[in-house]
Amino acid sequence: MVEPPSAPASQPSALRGDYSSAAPDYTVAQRWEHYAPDEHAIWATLYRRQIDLIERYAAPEFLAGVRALGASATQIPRFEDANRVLQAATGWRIVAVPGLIPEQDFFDHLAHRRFPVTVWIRRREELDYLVEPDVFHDFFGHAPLLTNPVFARFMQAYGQAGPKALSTPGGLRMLARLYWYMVEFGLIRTSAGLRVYGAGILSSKGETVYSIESPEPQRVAFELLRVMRTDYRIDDFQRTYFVLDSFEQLFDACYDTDFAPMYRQYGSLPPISPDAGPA
Ligand code: HBI
Ligand code: FE
Repeated sequence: MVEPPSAPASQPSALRGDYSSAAPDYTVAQRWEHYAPDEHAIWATLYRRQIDLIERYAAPEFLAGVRALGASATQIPRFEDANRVLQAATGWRIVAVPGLIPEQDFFDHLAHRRFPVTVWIRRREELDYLVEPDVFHDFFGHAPLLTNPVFARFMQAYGQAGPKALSTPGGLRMLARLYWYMVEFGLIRTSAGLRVYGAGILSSKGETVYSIESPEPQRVAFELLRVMRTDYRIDDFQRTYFVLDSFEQLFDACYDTDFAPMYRQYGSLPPISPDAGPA
C-alpha cells in the first residue's frame, strides 16, 4: 500500500521530489545516468521479491505486460526503452515526474495516453512501506497493464472524466475511489481463480499475498456506483477489494458514461464504509 488518495495539489513543495526543474505540466527528465548504484540495487531487491510472487498471483494480462516491457531485474528501467514497447502496443508513453502532481495535470496526462512515473526510488529502510509513489510502484505496478488495449483505453477514459469531477461538488472524491479500487487495488476473476491486477497491490509483497489468500477482507463483485461511494484506507491493507470479471466489464461501465448524475446524487452524502457488508 503506497499512495495517498490524492496529490496535495496546492503545495507540491511539501512532497519529497524536486519540483524546481519541472515543466508547467510537471514533467521532468528522467536523468537515468544520475541514479546511484545503491538506487539500482534497491530496484533489484524490490524486483526480485515481486517477480516470483506475481507468477502465482497476478492476472495473465499483467504478466504479459511485464514480459513485453522486458524491464531489467537489476537496474531502474530507462523510460525511453519502455516507451518503444508501449507506443507500439497501445500508443501510451511514460512521462517522468518528480512525484505526486495536481489532479488536473494528472488527469490531463492520462487523457492523452501519458502515464506519469515518479523518478526517485525509496530508501532501503522503506522497502515495505511508503506514503508517496516512487519509481518502483509507478513503473512496476502501473506500466505493464498499459500494454493491454482494453485497460489502456479505460485509463484514458478515466483521465477524460477528470474535468467534470473537478467541477462538480463531491465529484473528485468519487472519481478518486474508482482509481483507488480499480487501478490500485483491483482483483480479477480468471479461469484459474482470483488474480491481482492493481498496481498498489502488485508493488507490495505483503498485500499481494494478503489480497488473495487472507480470509479477512471482503471481495465484492464490481459495481460502479458501489465503488465510487466506498471510502478507503490509505494506512493499512484494504478491508474491501472489488473484483472484475474482465477488463471489458470495467471499460463498458465507464466508457461514455456521464458520472455527473452520480456525483450530484451521492457526492455530498456520507460514503459507504469499507467495512460495510454486501449491499
Ligand atoms: N500524481 N504522480 C501522480 N500519481 C498519481 O497516482 C496521482 C497523482 N496526482 C493525483 C492522483 N494520483 C489522484 O488524485 C487521482 O487518481 C484521483
Ligand atoms: Fe499508483
